[in-house]
Amino acid sequence: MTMNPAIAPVNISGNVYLARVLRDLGVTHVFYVPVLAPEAMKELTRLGVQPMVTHGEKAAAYMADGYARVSRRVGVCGAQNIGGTNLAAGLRDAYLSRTPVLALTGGPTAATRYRQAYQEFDDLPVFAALTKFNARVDAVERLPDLLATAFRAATSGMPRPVHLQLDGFYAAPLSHEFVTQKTVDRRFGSFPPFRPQAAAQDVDAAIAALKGAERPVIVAGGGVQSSQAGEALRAFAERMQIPVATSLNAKSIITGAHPLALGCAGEYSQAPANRALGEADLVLFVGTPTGGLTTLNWLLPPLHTRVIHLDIEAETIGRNYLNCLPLLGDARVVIEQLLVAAPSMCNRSSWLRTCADFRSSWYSAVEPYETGEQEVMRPERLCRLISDLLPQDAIVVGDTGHAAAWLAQNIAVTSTNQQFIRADGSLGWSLPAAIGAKCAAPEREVICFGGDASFLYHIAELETAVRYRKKIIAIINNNVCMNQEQVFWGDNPAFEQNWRFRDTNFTQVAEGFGCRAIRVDSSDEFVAAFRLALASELPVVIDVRTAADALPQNTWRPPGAPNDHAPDSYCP
Ligand SMILES: Cc1ncc(C[n+]2csc(CCOP(=O)(O)OP(=O)(O)O)c2C)c(N)n1
Repeated sequence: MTMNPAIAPVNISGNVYLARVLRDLGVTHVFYVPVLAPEAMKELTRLGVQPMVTHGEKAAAYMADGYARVSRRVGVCGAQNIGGTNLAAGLRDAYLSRTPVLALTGGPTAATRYRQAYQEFDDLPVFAALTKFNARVDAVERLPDLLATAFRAATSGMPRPVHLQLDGFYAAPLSHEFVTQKTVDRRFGSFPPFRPQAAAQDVDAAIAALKGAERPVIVAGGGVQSSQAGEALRAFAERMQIPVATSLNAKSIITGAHPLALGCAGEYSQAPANRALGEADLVLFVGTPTGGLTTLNWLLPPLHTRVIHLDIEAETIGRNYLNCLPLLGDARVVIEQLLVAAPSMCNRSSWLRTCADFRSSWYSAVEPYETGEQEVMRPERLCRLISDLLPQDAIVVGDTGHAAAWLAQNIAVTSTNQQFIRADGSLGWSLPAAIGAKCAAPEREVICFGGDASFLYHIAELETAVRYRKKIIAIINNNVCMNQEQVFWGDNPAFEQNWRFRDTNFTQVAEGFGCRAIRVDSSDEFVAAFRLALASELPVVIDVRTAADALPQNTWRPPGAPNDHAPDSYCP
C-alpha cells in the first residue's frame, strides 16, 4: 500500500489544492466546458494533467465515463453553473453502469442566491438522483474533506458518480487561500479500493451447491471487468466445468471460441446464453445487479431458480432472485477463494453437450448473415469483418439500439486482452466515451461502433478528438435511418420522413473536422479502410453503408414468455 503524501500545512489556494489532489489521485484528464475554475485548469496543465474542452457537457460526462471504465480510475468532468443540468444528464449512463465519475460544477453563491443572478440555478437537486454523494462546497476550507469523501464514495462499494458544487458560477472563490494539513488517500483514486474476502462458510456453501448442480451457469457482469476477475473466473469455470454467459459489459472476459462461452445473456444476447439460462438448475451471478437487460426482465433465469450471488454490495445480493446463497466481497478475491475450495475436476459432459448444441445451432443460424455478400452490406457481415480484423488488445466502445444487439450477436471477442464497453442505454454515448477511453489507453486502438443516429448526437466531438490528437476509429453502421423505427411505423404515410434521414456525406463532415474519413460500400472496401485506419495517426471515420431493413436476430425467449417490447425486434 502506497503511503499518502501530506500536503504541507501552508497557505494554499483552492485552485492549487484541487489540481494537486486530482493529480495525486491519478487523474490524467479533466473533461469540461468552460468556464470552470480557470486557475485550477492552468495549474492542472502545469502538473501534467490535461484539461480537455469539449463541445457539450453531456459529451464531457461520457468522456469521463469511458475514461473511468478503461483506466479503472475516477473520471472527472465539469461545467460552469449554466451547464450543470446538461452535465447531470450525461451521468445517467455512468450511474446505470456503476462507473465512478466526479462531476464538478459552479453554483450559486451566498451573496446572490434567490436574487435571480444571471444564469444562476441550483443544480444540487438534479444531481441528487444521479449521484451517490452530492455536496455543496460553501467555503474553500471544506474542499479537503468533501473532495476526499467524493472520491471515497465514488470508488468504494458500488462505484457510482459523485458531484461537488463549487461556490460561484465558475468557482471563482477557489482562488482564496487557506491552511490545510489534509492528506489524500491514493487508494480512492482507482477502483476497487478494497478487496474484501467472503466468509469461509459462504464459500463452502457455494462450492457444495455448485458440486451438486446438474445444469449450472455462471453469469458474469461488469463487476467482473472492474475487479479484473476475468482470468480467475475462467480458471474456476474450467475447473468446475460450468458454462459462462456474460452481460454486454463483461463480454470480453471470455473469447467467443472458448468451449464454455455461451455469449451475452438477456435482451442484447445470443441464443445459447438464454437457452442455457432457461434450463439451468443453479446460476452463479458475479458482479451483476441482475438487472432487466441481463436477465431479460427476470425471465432468464426464471425467478424461482436457485442462485449464488457474488457482489461487492450487500444490498444488491439477492435483490431480484430471492432463492439465493450470498457471497459478499470483491469478485476476483472471492473467485480465488472459490478456486481454492473447488474440487479438482467436475464431470458435466451431458450438460456441456447440451450447451454445445445450443452454440452450434446459433452459429449455423447467423453464419450465412455474417459471411454472405449482399448488394448492400448487412450489419452482421460488417461485424464479422470487424471481429476478424480487431487487434488483440483493442477497446470496442458500443452504442445502444440495434448496434448493441449486433455488438452482442456478431462482434466476437478474439482475445481476453480486448475490452468491450457499451452505452447503458443513452443513444450517442459511444463517440465521446471512445475519446475518453483513448485518453485512458493511448497505446491501444479504440473502435467506436454505432448507428448513424447515434453518431449524429455528438458529431462535433470529432473536432475534440482531432484537437487533442486522440486517434479513435469510428465505424458508422450507416443505414441512413433509425432502423428500429420501421417496426413501429409500418406503412404509416409519415414513416419515410420520420425515420429515414437525409443521406449526409459523413466523410465530408469528418474531413471538415480534420479527421481521416473513408466511405465503404463492400466487404473488400471495409477491409482496406480498416487497415488504413489502423495505420492512421489521425482520428478516422469509416462510413459503412448497410441495409436499412436488416434487423438483428430476435432475442431468444422462453416458450410462452410475454414479449415486453412487442414488436419482437425492438431493442431499446
Ligand atoms: C437518449 C436516447 N433517446 C432515445 C433512445 C431510443 N433509441 C434507441 S435506438 C434509437 C435509434 C438508433 O438509430 P441509429 O443510431 O441510426 O441505429 P440503427 O438502429 O439505425 O442501427 C433510438 C431513438 C435512446 N436509446 N436514447
